[in-house]
Amino acid sequence: MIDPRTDVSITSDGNLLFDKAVKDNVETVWHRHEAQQPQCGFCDMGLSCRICIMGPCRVDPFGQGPQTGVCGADADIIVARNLCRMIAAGAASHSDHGRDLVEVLEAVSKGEAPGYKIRSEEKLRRVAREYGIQTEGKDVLTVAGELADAMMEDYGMRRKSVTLVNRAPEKRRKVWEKAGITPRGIDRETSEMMHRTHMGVDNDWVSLLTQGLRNALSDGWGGSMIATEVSDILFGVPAPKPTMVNAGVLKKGQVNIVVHGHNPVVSEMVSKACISEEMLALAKAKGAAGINLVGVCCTGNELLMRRGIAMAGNHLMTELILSTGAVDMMIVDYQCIMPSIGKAAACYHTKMISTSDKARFPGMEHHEFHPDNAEEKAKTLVKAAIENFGNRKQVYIPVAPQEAVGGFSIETILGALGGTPAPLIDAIKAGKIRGAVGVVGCNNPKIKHDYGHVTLIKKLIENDILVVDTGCVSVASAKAGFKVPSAIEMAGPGLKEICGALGIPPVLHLGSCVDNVRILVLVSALADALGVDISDLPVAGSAPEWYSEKAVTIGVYCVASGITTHLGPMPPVTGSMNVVKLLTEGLNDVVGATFGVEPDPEKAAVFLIRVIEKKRKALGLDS
Ligand code: XCC
Ligand code: SF4
Repeated sequence: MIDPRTDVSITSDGNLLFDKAVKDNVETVWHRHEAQQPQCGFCDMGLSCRICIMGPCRVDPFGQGPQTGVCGADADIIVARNLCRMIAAGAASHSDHGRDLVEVLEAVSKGEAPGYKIRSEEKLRRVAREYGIQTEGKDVLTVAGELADAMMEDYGMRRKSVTLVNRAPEKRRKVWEKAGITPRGIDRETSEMMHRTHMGVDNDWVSLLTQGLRNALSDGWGGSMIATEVSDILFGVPAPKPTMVNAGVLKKGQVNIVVHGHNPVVSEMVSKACISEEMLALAKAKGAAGINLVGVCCTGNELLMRRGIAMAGNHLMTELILSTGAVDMMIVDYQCIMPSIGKAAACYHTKMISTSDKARFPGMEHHEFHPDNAEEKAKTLVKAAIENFGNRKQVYIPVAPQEAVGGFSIETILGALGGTPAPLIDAIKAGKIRGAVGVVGCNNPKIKHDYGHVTLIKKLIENDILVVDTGCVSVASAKAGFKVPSAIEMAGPGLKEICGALGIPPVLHLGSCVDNVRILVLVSALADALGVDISDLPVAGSAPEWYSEKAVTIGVYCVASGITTHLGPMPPVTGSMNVVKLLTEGLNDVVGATFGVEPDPEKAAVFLIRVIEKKRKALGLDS
């Protein structure tokens, strides 16, 4: 295979490993993306519909061909329905991930999950109280059982609203009530979204999108928030820790195990097995100096946040790190795992393992993890990885790792500030920090790998804007060196002063994609401290290289929560100017925030800075 491209990424490990993959005849996401060109223009604009089999249908954007599908749905209806189904899929993914954690919590409470335990009793009791559970005098497992029960109710249809919406500022809850978008139940909103988008149900694009907002909120303040909170309860509340990033975290002389996916339930047990004396002795007996566990994507973020475990790469690096030939085993759970990677691994000695009853992949061995067998399974897999160490052929690790700090939970951020957001607010009031942007989301082969993330973040911190990041962005920014305390040298003078005084980098790693809810909790704390709504704060969101349905849902719950959000790639909505206008302008009157789309990260920075300066002015901060 000859490939003339040498610059798919802005990172050197990305480019060097791409070349290696090409040399080894490994097909990558970039090759498949190219093979798909030109991609369908109707789909790109959201104008194709295959919801029923009177279709599939397409609406002609130029007005000459058909203007409705067979059922009579016009462009507005088709575009809105398609977008709403993306929201439902994203909400379902995060919320189902949350459900898996609630099930582990329940199993722990019953003593049916050996190896798992309650690591943060303080947080368990605090969250339980938010659910109205009487915790005094009750032992920890009883509280855990009651909390798991109460959370299960959040998934259903018995509640007026999901419980954790109470964390939002009162003003925000009023906005939701007025718009009729307070999420009632986590599964209920997703299910209703699917119902409404069936042929012949909701055929008003405004009311469809309104339900889309409610569905996204059921993720942000429901399923995702439960996922994060229960993960903290079971695995510990993250605190800042030094770590390493990029493909250089793989080690030549050690057994390398990579975990990939999203849910920490499996990877936490693997991480435990990797440090057991028994396994270390076995590794040594097989000629390895140790066992090196590293992560990619959000499972990696979860481990990094709580254990300081190194990150080999983000979404577009997942195939490439296999081409190092240094990965003895990759263990996956679910979401964002390209079905191609089994094939890529087949070019090397890498053993590929799937672990979730709901996620299977070609070219992988399936070893199903459940709360009752996870501890044992993890040991079996680590053993198999050690056995595989001797099968390595050539190893190519082209770069040295980059240092970074990760693990900023809101608890530790507020703790570092003395227990209140006041010092942060003072810095914002004084204009030293102009505001904050959450930069989140994925990679997408439509954009040079990591270019959007790094370019945007650089501009933001130069302009005294504090950046918090999650998901695949967080690996990009760590690789770029933004996550060491000395990165303040790249920040504007005000941000440099504040971060310097606190000893923190100008870009804070808040975790995985479900951990975007930490941003919701932080902005709620800031809004409450100032007595304003979230939409009044000088904050914004951005997803410069997003690709997934989950990212759509995150974007929508951020906007519905009052955070104006930038998207790099255009979502498939341009087939309906009505939908575009609602998303980019109309929503302002409903939720006080909108979407902005700008593929160029330099221009996106200007957009975000303007949003922040406008909010500052409205708050009277610079008068
Ligand atoms: Fe997936 Fe979470 Fe996107 Fe990365 S950022 S590509 S969703 S791994 Ni969530
Ligand atoms: Fe066509 Fe309507 Fe069926 Fe969609 S729902 S495929 S537009 S007939």
